[in-house]
Amino acid sequence: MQHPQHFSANSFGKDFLWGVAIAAAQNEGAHTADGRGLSIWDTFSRRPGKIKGGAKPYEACDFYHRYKDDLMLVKALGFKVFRFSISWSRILPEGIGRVNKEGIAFYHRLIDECLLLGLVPYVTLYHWDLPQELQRNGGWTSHQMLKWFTRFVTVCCEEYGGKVKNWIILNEPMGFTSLGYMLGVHAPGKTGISNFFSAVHNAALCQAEGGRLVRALVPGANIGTTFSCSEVMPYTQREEDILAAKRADALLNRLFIEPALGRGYPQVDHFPLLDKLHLHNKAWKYTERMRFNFDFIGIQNYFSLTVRYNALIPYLHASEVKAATRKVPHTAMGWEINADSFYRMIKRFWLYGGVKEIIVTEGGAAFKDTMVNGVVDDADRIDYFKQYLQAVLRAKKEGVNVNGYFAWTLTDNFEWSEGYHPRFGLIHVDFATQLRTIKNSGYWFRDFMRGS
Ligand code: IFM
Repeated sequence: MQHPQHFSANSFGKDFLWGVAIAAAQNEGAHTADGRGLSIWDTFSRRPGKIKGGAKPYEACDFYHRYKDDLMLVKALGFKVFRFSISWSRILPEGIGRVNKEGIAFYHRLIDECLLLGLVPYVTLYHWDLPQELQRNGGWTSHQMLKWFTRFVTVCCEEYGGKVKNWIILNEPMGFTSLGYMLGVHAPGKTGISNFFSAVHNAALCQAEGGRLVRALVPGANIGTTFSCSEVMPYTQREEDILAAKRADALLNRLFIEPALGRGYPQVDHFPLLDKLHLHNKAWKYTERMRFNFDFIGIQNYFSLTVRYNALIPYLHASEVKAATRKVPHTAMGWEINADSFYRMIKRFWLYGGVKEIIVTEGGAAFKDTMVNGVVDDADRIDYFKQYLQAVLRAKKEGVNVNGYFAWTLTDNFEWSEGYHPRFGLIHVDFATQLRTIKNSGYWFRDFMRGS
């Protein structure tokens, strides 16, 4: 995609929300401090071979103790919005029941500090760190999930609803249900279709019921939820590859937005997995309950995907043809860089109808950053942001109500099963000392938002 020589935040209009996002399990650390209970990521990371390099999220970026300094950096870079998530087990160590006053106090301090600095908090309720105690009783596969989630959301709204107006119910439900409950590569490491089906259904219900609860408990709330999305392209124009792409698309892009919009789970011809999902969850009974009129939806696009038919892959019968194999630009995660595809995904979500506003609630990339004489000259990340922001602007100019971009992420952090190796931050972290160094992409963002 071409981008003009001079391109700044001014082009997006004065009301466009410029933000930066983090997540509790990836940033806070302090995993047993002040009465916090364990989350599924604390226990999962103890299992040999599950996290690269045997990394643990126990300390992460120590945001729990360094939040004031980190918020100063958010401010210094010029962001207006700060998106963070609440660690469920920090405020409810057993997931339900007893409230941990110190945990509650931490988020009051964090929110107050945001407000003091003039940063608008966007609070994610669930960003993948289920309390371990709830996982012992089945976690997202349990019929009790909605009851547990209701308790958590109620505590959050009652505590923070007077100060926080912007709420995000779930972060990428397709991510945590597929990676954590089908493929077993994320916490809690469960596998199998039946676990996946139950987790999907409970997540779809919690997404909508959570929205209704926030609406009831927080007057004037602005409520969203986020979806991962990836355009899926067939490797060839052979029918078997085209159908493989359609199946992958239904799972990756349609599984959660369509129930939220009141359409129920997607259906695709010749994809018996989805028929099974409908049956397993008695989906016809739940169309209304899975629907919620979100004020905004968050979309998060990290890669586009090329797939081909593969009879050996159960159910899906499709496998990825990697970006490196196809020799197309990609990040350090091996994820294809394709801003045109991002533009098409924004348009596609908008064209569903029923979506009132879109915010890009995460966008960013990992690259092999190197520090030379205290400088991280991450030109590839700057170029990435230029391309992806240009895609947002193009969609906006064509009438899509896309009103915000939250960079992922503030500091390098714990990248789930990839450990600390992939670096997504605008700010470099030396994990041995916790020293922060603003990367050139951080400075670039600052200048871009200043309009210079
Ligand atoms: O780090 C994650 C984040 O937690 C959810 N969205 C994708 C990011 C990059 O993998």
